[in-house]
Amino acid sequence: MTETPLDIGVLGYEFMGKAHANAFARLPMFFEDAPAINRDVLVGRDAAALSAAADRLDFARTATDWRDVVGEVDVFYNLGPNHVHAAPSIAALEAGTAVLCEKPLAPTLSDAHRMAQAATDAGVTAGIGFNYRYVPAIQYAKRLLDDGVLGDVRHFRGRYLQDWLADPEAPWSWRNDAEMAGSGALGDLGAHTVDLARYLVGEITAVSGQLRTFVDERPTEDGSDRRQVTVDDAYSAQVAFEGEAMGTLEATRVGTGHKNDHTIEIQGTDGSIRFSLERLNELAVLREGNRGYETVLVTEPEDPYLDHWWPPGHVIGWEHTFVHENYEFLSAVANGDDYVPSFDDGVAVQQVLDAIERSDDRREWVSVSDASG
Ligand code: SOE
Repeated sequence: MTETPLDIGVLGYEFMGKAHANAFARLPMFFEDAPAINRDVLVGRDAAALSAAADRLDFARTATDWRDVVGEVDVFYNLGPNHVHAAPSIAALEAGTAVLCEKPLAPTLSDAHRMAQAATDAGVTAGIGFNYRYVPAIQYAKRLLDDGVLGDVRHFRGRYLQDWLADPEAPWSWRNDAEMAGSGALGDLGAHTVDLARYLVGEITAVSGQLRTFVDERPTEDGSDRRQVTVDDAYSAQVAFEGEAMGTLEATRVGTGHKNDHTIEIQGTDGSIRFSLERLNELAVLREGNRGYETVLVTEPEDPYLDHWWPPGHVIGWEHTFVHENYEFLSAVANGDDYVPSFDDGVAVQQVLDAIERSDDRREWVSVSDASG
């Protein structure tokens, strides 16, 4: 690992800014071999709010223009809204700076392609923030699949349900705008599910999808006006994987009673697994010859990352996925290695999202490889 700390620049200090800054603080405490880092500069537009956030999240300095800093740091974290993913990330890569960008990679497939091309041209480490790969129970599931315990996969079911937009008076935000977000539940939540489908099962080749917007306009934050909602509140899709497997995907932001409910089910010829983010330390496993599922508590020292935390049974939470993600990403940067999930993975996910939108427009099955971008 490097002796000199990696200088980190972070664009964004809201939800994702906090999640990653928390991971930066935890790394030296719990992952002794993690590369040393220096929380150098926090980037945002509102100088006063930025300075308060920099104090809270322990950054040495602030900048109100990303152009001033992307070439100065060793690693640039792009945690801003989707419409600011492309330009700063590409500028950072062109300056030879490693980049971690939050998901989805960009609002459009063509922007995602430009970002992936910039990463290839730069030859530096670039990654996308699919943090759910770093749930130990998901990695345990991946090992079972790789070891053939489930046999040949036949079914994948992934659903991601939230309810924060169920109230028609819930305020409008950039997440409701097609220009800024790209899509709604599809890109924000579906991106995670598609990533896990690819990670656990394989490539999706064809889709039949539908999108729905239930609430067409919402009040602005201060209540003085109303703005149009131009993205989906919910999507669902049937998908075909390379090979035999078939799947169903869905996500909603108006799923009353569900806060952050991401569930994955896989059935193979010899066994099945079931995962719920609401019980993220557990994996339900049906093994060949057993009558029912066993619930495996994935907190043993031999389980992924668990030897860094607490004794068995002392469960971990959502925030730990970001610590694991940053451990892997920063180690790749320090070693000059490629990182997975990469920008190419971001593009592959975006192609599936794009295909679901095309299928909804045309009201027919479409091939993922006919991508529009
Ligand atoms: C949306 O509510 C959101 O914050 C997503 O943007 C995150 O990616 C997801 O992990 C939790 O929900």
